[in-house]
Amino acid sequence: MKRILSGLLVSVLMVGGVLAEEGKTYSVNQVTDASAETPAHMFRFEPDLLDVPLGSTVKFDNFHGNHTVISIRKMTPEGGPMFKFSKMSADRSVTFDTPGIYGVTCGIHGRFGMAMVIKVGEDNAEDLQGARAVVPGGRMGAKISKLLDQLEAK
Ligand SMILES: [Cu+2]
Repeated sequence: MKRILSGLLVSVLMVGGVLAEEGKTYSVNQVTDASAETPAHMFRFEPDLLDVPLGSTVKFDNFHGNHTVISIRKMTPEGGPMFKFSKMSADRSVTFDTPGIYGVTCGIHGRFGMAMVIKVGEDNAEDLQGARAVVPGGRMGAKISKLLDQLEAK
């Protein structure tokens, strides 16, 4: 009985180890680059494309220049987190426990093309197709389409 219990304990610890591995935190910087040649380059997320395992946390840095982080509602997988961060937010990180493709923009500079894409979990052609069907208009959408092209080409 004791042996069985210690075996169970080892299994639980191993599962914990795997979760810790998947629960990595990724940082995204928000850049204001006055010397950039295009508006979309002047205001941007860096990186602007993340491909992360399920359970990852993404933390948004640098709210100088009034950047805000807003999840795009129609580019949020069903059951996935919606979020909005500004420099007033105490916590600027979000953990993704729902797989799929997320669109994120800046409430101030989205119209200049400040947007990013976060893919969570395994590759899924249906997710990609679904995301393409709901890309917003304008420079924001142009940027997101480009990022989805990059994701597809990976
Ligand atoms: Cu911004």
